[in-house]
Parts: sequence; structure tokens; C-alpha cells
Amino acid sequence: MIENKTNINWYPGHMAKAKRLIKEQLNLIDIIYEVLDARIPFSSKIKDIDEIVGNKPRIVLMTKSDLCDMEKTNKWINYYESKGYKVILLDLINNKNIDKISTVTHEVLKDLNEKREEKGLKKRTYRAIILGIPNVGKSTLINRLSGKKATVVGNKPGVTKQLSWIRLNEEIDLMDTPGILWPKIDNELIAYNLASFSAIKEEILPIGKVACYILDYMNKNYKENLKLRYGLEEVDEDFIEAYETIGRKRGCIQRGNEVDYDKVSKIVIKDLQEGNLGKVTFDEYE
Ligand SMILES: Nc1nc2c(ncn2[C@@H]2O[C@H](COP(=O)(O)OP(=O)(O)O)[C@@H](O)[C@H]2O)c(=O)[nH]1
Ligand SMILES: [Mg+2]
Repeated sequence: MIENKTNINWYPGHMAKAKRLIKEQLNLIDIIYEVLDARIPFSSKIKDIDEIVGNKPRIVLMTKSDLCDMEKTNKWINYYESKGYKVILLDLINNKNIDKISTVTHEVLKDLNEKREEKGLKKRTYRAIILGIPNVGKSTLINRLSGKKATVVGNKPGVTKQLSWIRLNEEIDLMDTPGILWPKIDNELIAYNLASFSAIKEEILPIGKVACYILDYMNKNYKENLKLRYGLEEVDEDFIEAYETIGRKRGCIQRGNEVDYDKVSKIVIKDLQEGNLGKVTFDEYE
């Protein structure tokens, strides 16, 4: 169904600008919180993040753990940990593990203040920034971390631009605006995974193709869930039976008692994103 020949060459023009802005701010930063979506722990990664952040300390935060397939996502967690990253799995809707962020930050950065003390310098707060592609939960995370108690700590000395910081606790300040980066899509699978979980816009891939990709993937990996949600036993090669079944079941009927295929596509994508097709992870770790 998916032709590898199709060349998706998609990299928004504002990417270069975003990168430059983030690089400028990095001088002030001690630690990066790199946010990934636990349902696409590979596809949602900013591929050139190393080039942007260098070897600054980094914690990988995987959001939407309430919606992921733990068995598959765990393999990616192990993989990132084997590369030396600390990984924290978050459920931002049910507030799970959020307090770990501060504990792990302290663990990773305690050297910084120990070194300062050795030099006779005063301790200072650690400064963190959130980085990630669109829709992984950056804004939600900032809201959860700041809560109501948050105080905006204002400008740091020596900084000309207006930057606000949120004081998370006596040790950590978080830059109040996340760094948004766009995924460089040089691989068809990544494009489909991002489109399926809505991290890229519809113009890049037509919704019909995205919905068929989802149905095909579900059929191969989570067949039971398709049966549960739509009563689908099998997804045929041309998807026509599947579309007819889902359309009639979900009332996507237009004039002449015909199934409205666009509506079906939208329903499939929305169902996947909202967790109505069960807990799933679409990145394979071989
Ligand atoms: N189920 C679930 N939804 C989440 C979680 N974190 C974020 N979301 C949802 O994901 C969507 C995008 O979140 P947002 O914070 O706007 O992402 P941003 O574009 O990275 O700032 C919103 O609808 C959030 O409610 C999570 O842990 N679980
Ligand atoms: Mg946001």
C-alpha cells in the first residue's frame, strides 16, 4: 500500500529560524527535557537534536503513557537508556510520574553545584528547557509542572531578550516557552506515523492514505482492537470492505445510501488518536 518511491520532502522554512532561536537560548540552559510521544517513541524524535543541543545533559520525557502499548514502548525506553539517557514515562492527563522530573534533574545536575561550591561560588538554580515536535504535550507539561503555585521569575541578568522562567521548586527554573522543532521527514514510515498521531498537517499526506495505513497497521499488530471497535474481522487489501463496514456501523452515510469515505477516514484517525483503538505503539524496535 505504501510505496517507498514516494519521496516526502518536507521541512518547513521556519525550521531554520526555530533552530537558531533555540541555539541562542541554550547558552542559558543546564538541562534539556526532550519530549517524545510514547506511542511513537522513535518517529516523534527530533532527528538532529544532537546537532542542536550538543552534549548538554538531557532527560527524555515520554508523554501519553496512558495511550501506549507498554510492551513495545518499553523496548524503546531500554534502548534510550542503553544510550545513556534518563527516561521518564509520563501520563499528563492523570498526573503520573511528574514529580520524578525534579528528582532526576537533581540527580543529573548535582555535580554542577558541587563544582561551584568547590570554587567558592554560591549554589544557583538549574535552568531547564522543554524541546519537542508539535503535539507531543509540551504545553500540557508546562502547565502541569507550573501548576498554580508557579511564580514567574523574570529575566536573568545579562539577558537582553525578554525571557520568562517558571520556578518549579527551589532548585529548578523552567523556561516558560517550549522550543518547538519540526521533524525532518526523510522516511515514509516516519511520515505516516507522525500523520497518524497528528504531529504533521494533513496537507502532507491525504487523510485517506493515513487512515488506510492505520487500518493496515492495526490489522497486522492489533487485530483484536479493530474487531472490538468496528466489528471488523479482517482488513482486505483494497480496504473497501473495511470502509463499508466502518461506515455503516458508524453512520457515515451520504445521499444514495453510499458510505462517505472521507468521514470514515476521519473517524479512524480520530479513534486512533483518542485511544479508542486501544493502547498502541506504532514504532517497531527490532
Ligand atoms: N492522553 C493523553 N493526552 C495527552 C497527554 N499529554 C498531552 N496530551 C494531549 O495531547 C494534545 C497536545 O498537547 P499539547 O500540550 O498542546 O502539545 P504541544 O503541541 O507539544 O504543546 C492535547 O490534546 C493534550 O491534552 C498525555 O499524557 N496523555
Ligand atoms: Mg504547545
